[in-house]
Amino acid sequence: MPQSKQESQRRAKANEAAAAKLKQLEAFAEPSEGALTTPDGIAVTDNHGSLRAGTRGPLLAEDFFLRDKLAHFERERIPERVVWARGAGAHGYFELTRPLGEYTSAGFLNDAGVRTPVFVRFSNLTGSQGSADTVRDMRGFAVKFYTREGNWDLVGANMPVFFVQDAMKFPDLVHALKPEPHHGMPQASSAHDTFWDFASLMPESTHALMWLMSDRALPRSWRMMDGFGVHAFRFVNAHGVPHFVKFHWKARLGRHALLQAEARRIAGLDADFLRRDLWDAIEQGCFPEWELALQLIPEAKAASLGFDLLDPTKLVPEELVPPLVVGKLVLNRNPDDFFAESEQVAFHPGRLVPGIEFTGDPLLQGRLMSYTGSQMARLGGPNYAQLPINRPVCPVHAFHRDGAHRTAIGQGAVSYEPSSLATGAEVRVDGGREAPQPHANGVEARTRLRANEFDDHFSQASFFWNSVSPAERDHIVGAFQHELAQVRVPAIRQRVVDNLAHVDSRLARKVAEAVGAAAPDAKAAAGRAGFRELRLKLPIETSPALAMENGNGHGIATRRVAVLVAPGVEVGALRALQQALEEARARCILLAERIGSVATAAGQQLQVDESLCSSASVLFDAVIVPGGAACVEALAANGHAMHFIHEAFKHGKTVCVIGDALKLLEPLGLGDAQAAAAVAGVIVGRNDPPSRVQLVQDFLAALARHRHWTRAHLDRVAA
Ligand code: HDE
Repeated sequence: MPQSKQESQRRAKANEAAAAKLKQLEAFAEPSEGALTTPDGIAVTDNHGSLRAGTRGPLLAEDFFLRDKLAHFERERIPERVVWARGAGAHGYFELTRPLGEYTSAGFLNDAGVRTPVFVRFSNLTGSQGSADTVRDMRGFAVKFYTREGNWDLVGANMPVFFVQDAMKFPDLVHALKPEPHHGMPQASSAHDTFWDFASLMPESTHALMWLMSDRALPRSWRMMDGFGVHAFRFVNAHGVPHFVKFHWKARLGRHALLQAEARRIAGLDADFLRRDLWDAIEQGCFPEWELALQLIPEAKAASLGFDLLDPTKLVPEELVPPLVVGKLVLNRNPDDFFAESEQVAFHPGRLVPGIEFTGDPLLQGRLMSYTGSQMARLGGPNYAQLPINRPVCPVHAFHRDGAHRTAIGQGAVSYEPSSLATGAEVRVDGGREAPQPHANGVEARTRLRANEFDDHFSQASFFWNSVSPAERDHIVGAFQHELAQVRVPAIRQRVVDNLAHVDSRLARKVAEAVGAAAPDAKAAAGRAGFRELRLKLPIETSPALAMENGNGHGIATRRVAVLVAPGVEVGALRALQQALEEARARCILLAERIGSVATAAGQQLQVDESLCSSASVLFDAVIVPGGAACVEALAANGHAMHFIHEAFKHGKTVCVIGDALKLLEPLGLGDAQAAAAVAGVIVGRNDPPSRVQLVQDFLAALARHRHWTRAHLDRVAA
């Protein structure tokens, strides 16, 4: 279901609200002329002298104005474009003169007379930012259309063909063209060994070389050169009928070139010749103009052209497919800020509005993969589309979040879909279940759909549920109950239990009861967008391998065992346990009321590692409480100790009580030795030497099981 009208209205309102909030701040803003300030608006009292200790002393660290000024200055440069680095741009508009409804559904190509704002950047392919304008080179002709349906970038050139056919060869071409890596020469010129070495080995470059060696490579003015989209694109009208399209910009002033000798001299006399020419013409009100002319080719006709339309080293002769003039491009405003506009403008051939599509041209396809990363690296992060020059004029409802240099201020909690929180209604943006669309090259089917079997969402969830142990199932129920109890919106809790009804009805019911949801309704879930009623059948019902309980591993190395002691502790059996644990590489940690030592019943000093009040049973895997009347009495009177033992018991851990320490289990209803020993993971020992071997064996075996989930009524244990 496509995004609902109600949802877009809501988003538009949210955007207005955000804008209004900003305006509230703007209401306090004052004009930015006047006294010099820091970027934070604090008045600068002296912009000439730094703060120092005495007139001849060192600078002071508290001169934050100087520090900020230098810190910003040091970071003024950003990486130049990998290619097309030298260039400049201007603002203007595109006006449609011939509506194109029969070819494309693109809104701005349907309404004659409508003016679409544009920003155009002209550039040189080869040279660095500081090179000369007039060198022999291909020129970039990149146009950003700020349409009401989003930004469309037509990132073309002043020649209709390119040097390579496949994106894979583009980095090689550029490496060959750029200054040679060992000595960094020559700048901004194709006249050197590596370029001609590469070109001579790449016969596909021959056509582009003809253009590069022609007068087209030496334009008299950017205003006097034609532009080309180079690749075949594809128009699709409202009925889905496709046409291949090639874009042409035809300069109103005609096509004029410099002589090679002139170009060379001008490069020395005025390296900015072409950008100055554009700037001056616009300042003088002589706004440069181009006609947009289209070569429209029905898909059926493409095959009869005599060459492959998707090959970017081929042009379509105008005599074969006459270009149709459909509008004009006018540049009428110079940028205010070269860096913020010409330098930060970010083009991307994949930014296409509905009704314009790309094709399988292998060079174009590669371009689609390249530009995003390039802009992120150049402009410092993922939010470059929020820079003023790149911002669309239509509403933006993207769910992209955060990232360096974010300037948009979002609204509310929802930055994902599907969602129901923002509107109260369920919103899901997907294309439904349409049949796959033919690809632009007319051969392959392209689709966002997954294979049918992917529509089964529940069979393996049930399989998992059926495979785990009862204790694990209880924990799953508890986890759902706990998580959903934190969810404040009843409809969300209900949706989850309705979904769970497809997994297991008992699970769903138990969760529903605990979170105040109505009886789970599997049908309600199945009726929801995004749900598919498909249940695959596995040849087996359960998989014991999935149960955690069946994966206890080997040994008890590194397990942490707490030993709770107090003065008067009897250590006979404890010593045997400690020795066995040490041999198995488990750790024994002694806890008492205080850190230090306690006296044993035999009068020896026993080292204490941690105090009971600063520790807790959750930090250990098992607990041992050795006997000794005085020791047990002291522990019974210690709230921390009792909580420790009972909590370990409640959490299913191995609890070992020796001699009279059994008394400490009385509050659990386990004061009787036999009853206590019958409980899984409760080890009842004695201090007499003959019983120690068994005690040690039982304890190690219980510890190896890690947890004991079959204890009854654990929920009644107060811990
Ligand atoms: Fe580009 N191109 N390109 N390109 N291109 C870039 O993006 C790339 C190609 C063109 O004024 C980069 O921001 C690959 C053909 C222009 O800002 C980068 C391939 C044509 C501009 C990039 C191509 C172009 C770019 C460099 C082969 C003629 C400058 C910096 C698959 C139609 C736009 C940047 C402006 C910019 C990659 C092929 C034109 C590196 C990988 C063919 C006019 O992303």
